[in-house]
Amino acid sequence: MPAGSPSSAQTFDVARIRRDFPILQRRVHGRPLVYLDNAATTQKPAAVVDRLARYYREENANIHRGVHALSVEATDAYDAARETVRRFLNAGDAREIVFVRGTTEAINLVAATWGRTHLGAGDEVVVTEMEHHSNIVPWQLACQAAGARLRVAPITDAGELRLDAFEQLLCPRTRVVAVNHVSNALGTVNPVKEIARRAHAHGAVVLVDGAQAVAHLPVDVRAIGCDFYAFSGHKVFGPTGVGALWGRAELLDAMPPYQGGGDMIRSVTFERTLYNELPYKFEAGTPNIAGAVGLASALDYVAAIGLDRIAAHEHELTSYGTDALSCIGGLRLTGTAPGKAGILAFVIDDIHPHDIGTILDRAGVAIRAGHHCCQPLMGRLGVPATARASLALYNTREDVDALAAALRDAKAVFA
Ligand code: 7TS
Repeated sequence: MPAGSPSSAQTFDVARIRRDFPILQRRVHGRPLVYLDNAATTQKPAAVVDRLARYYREENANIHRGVHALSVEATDAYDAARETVRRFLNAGDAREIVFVRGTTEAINLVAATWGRTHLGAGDEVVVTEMEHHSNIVPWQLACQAAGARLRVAPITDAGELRLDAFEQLLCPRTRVVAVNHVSNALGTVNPVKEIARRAHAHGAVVLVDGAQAVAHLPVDVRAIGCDFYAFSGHKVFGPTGVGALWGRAELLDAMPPYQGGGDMIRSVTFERTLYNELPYKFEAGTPNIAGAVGLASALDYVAAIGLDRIAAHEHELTSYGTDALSCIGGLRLTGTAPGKAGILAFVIDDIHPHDIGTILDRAGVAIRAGHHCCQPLMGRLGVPATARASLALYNTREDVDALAAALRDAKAVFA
C-alpha cells in the first residue's frame, strides 16, 4: 500500500482517517476545529497536498506541447488522471471525461453547447425545486436564448422529489432533465436511475449534478443511465478549480466547442478551423494540470477506503445527528427524506441562521448558514435561510456532540 493511503482494516477506522487530514489538528478561536461544512468544500488529505507539491516540485511543464521529458511526464500524469476519473465514475471511455473548473462550469458547458444546438422555441427543460443555482441559471440562460421554457418538478415537505408530478411534466417538448444526485441543502438522494429512465422514455437527455454525491456514495454513470454527469474536485477531497464532466461520446461529439483556443483545434486557418477530437475539443487553453493530478490522488484516496464504507459511516452518523438535533427544543430539521445523505439542515425558533453560525464558530464548530445557493428551495420551505451541518468521512459522534452542545449554548444566549 502506498504511503499516505488509508487503512485497509475492515472496520471503519475514523481516527486513522482523521490523521490523514492535517487541517483537522487545527484549533479555531482556541477550540479544536469541528469541521461540519463539507458540502461547501471538503478538507484535503496529506496524500493530495503532497501530490500537488510533488507535481510542482518535480514534474511541472505544459502538456501536449513539448518534446522534452518534463512535458511528457506532465502529459502522462494528466492523461492518467483522466483515466482515474473514468474508473471512478465507471464510464466506458476516457474520451468521455472532460476536465473543467468544477460542477458549475460542467453544467454551463452542456447548457451552452448542447443547449445552443438542441433547444428551440417551445422546447422545455425540466429541473427540480431543490436544485443549486448552478443547475438552474445556466438552463435559464439557454432557455432565454432559444425561446424555450423552464419547468420545475415539485418536492414534498420532507424534501423528496414528487416523481408523479415530475412524470406529468414530461412530454414530447421536454429536451433536458437536469437534476442533482444529492441535494446540498436537504441531503435528499434522488432516484436518478428512475428519473433517467422516465426522461428517456420521453426522448429527453439527462444531466445529473453529482457535486454532493461523489464523496458520499458510489457513482456508476452507466448504471444510472444518464447522459451527462458533473462534479467538482474540491467536494471530494481534491483541489479547488478542477472538476469533471462525463458525457456520452456520441452526444459530446455532436456538440460544438464551448471555448475556442489552444489544444481544442486540429487545424486553424483564417477561413476555417477544424476541431480536435474528444475530449480535447472541450479543453481550450492550458488546463488545470496540477488540479487534475491532485484530483486523481483524491479519487484514489476515497476509492481505497471504499465509498460503500464511507456511505455506511455517514448514514450512521446522520441518524445519530438527527436524533441529537431533534432533542433540541425549537429546532426543526429541513430535509427529512428517508435514506438521505449527511446533511443536517435546520432552523431554530427566533434565532437567525447567521447568528447560529457565528456562535458556533466561537466554539470551533464550522457550519454554513444561508440559502446555500438554493433560493427557490428556501422559498418552497418558507424560510429565508437555514443553518447546515454537512458530514464527511472524517466526522465523528464527538463532532455531532460538539454541534449539539454549541447549539444549546446558542439557545441559552438568545433565551
Ligand atoms: N451543485 C450542487 C448540488 C452543489 O452543492 C454545488 C456547490 C454546486 C453545484 C456548485 O459547485 P461548484 O464547485 O461549481 O461551486 N454547493 C455549495 C454548498 O452547498 N455550499 O457551498 C457550495
